[in-house]
Amino acid sequence: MVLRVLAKLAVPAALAVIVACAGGSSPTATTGGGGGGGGGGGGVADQVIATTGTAFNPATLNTSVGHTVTFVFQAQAHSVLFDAVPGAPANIGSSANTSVGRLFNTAGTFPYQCGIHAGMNGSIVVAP
Ligand SMILES: [Cu+2]
Repeated sequence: MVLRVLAKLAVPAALAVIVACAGGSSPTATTGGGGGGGGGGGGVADQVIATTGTAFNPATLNTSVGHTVTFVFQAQAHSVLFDAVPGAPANIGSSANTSVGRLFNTAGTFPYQCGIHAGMNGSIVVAP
């Protein structure tokens, strides 16, 4: 008789503890999961500099689909002529003292050269 009474009392008490624990752990889980937001990889500039030394720097630029690569032209005029690869962006005519962006929406390797200086070339490698 006494044991039955204790058992009846114990069940609601146990449920109360479970509910309390569930409620208490929820904020902890939220806090732990909140740390994942740091993925902002967009901070790295996809930039190629057409130097005054008749070279593209870097000669090979790695990027990924959906990124715009900015070609930076300094005082010396250069052009950027892409090989006829499917998905290659439009060429950039002779340019100096400016920056021109090209969007890469296709994965692959896109070689290019300067139409003014023989042997001045580079490539954009676009990951999926
Ligand atoms: Cu050039």
